[in-house]
Amino acid sequence: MTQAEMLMSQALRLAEKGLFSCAPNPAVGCVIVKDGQVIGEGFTQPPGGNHAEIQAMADAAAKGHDVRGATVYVTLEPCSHFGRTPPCADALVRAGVAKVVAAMIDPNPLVAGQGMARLQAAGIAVESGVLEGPARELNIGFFTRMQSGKPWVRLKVAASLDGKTALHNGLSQWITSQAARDDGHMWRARAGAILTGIGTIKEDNPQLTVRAVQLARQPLRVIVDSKLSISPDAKILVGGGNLIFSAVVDAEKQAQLEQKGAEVVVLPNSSGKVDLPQVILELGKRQINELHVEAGSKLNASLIREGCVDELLVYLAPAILGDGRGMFDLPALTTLQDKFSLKFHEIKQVGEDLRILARFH
Ligand code: AOF
Ligand code: ZN
Repeated sequence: MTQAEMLMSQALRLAEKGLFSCAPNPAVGCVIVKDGQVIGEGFTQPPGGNHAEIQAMADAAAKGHDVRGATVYVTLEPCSHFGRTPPCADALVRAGVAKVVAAMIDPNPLVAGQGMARLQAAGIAVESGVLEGPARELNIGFFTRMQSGKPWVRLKVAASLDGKTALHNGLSQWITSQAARDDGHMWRARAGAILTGIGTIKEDNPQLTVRAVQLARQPLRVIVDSKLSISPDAKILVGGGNLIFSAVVDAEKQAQLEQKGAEVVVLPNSSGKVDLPQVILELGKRQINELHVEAGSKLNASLIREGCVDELLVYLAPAILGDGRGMFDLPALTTLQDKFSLKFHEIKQVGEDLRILARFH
């Protein structure tokens, strides 16, 4: 690793600290270096709060350092626009830093290279592309949304080594270990929204909240319920903050659910079911960067068939269950050419289980 890469990976580790709290903003980290010494560190604060660069400059000042002439390592191009906060590029110019090294350009059309251009125009040396790969991974949802208007959709399943998610009678607690289940909460926590189906609500009555990670606010809990048949007493509705997609208009039921703090959106497709690609687009419009799916085999299958899933997050336990429920309720194929092909992105052991990230593209 070069020295620039070492400092950028320190900035990436800082960025991770904001991952559970800064959505819909990307999680950015920043390290300020002068005379070979790190004099300031920062990461993105919750929306409306300071960006990473401002935090790092404040950190340096609080420790009595002058950032004039320093080099700034930041995991995303400094912003050039007035959003909820003023432009970081201008603040860096005013502070008189000598150089800014960014991991990547901000794909936000409001920035898109203008931050670097502004720094350069003020005589600051600029460089970008240091550890771009890991920087892109960290905010894969934000970058996907900026480019396509849609969130990055990650579908989680926990199964036995023979791919079963439950016994025929529905028993599934627990197939994977506590460590894997806690790890699953970490992925829920970084998502802006968690999506499930009415089948899972009726069968498991889950809360779908994040409990293994301390959070200032819970992800939006989204339910696909074509017939709007959810019980107002379902646990997922406790505390409000739910979004329910249905394919039918039922004013009375809708009013009942709204009293519980839920919002109902009617989005039917031509077969009278919820239009899933439209759901994904709607969530993108609502600034969801990462959508975490925890649903049953039917909704899982529909999402895959309709091209709505970017990545599978599969936990595999070292156990064999035999005949039972599968991960995806897809029809039998007659030719292997029709298979869904994925690429393994990452494989890791978590506790006693395997964690596989596999991508569709
Ligand atoms: C930075 N540093 O740490 C982050 C940036 O509404 P605002 O003012 O918070 O701006 C949000 C946008 O700023 C966001 O969409 C993205 O383009 C950029 N994020 N920029 O200079 C940071 N998080
Ligand atoms: Zn900024």
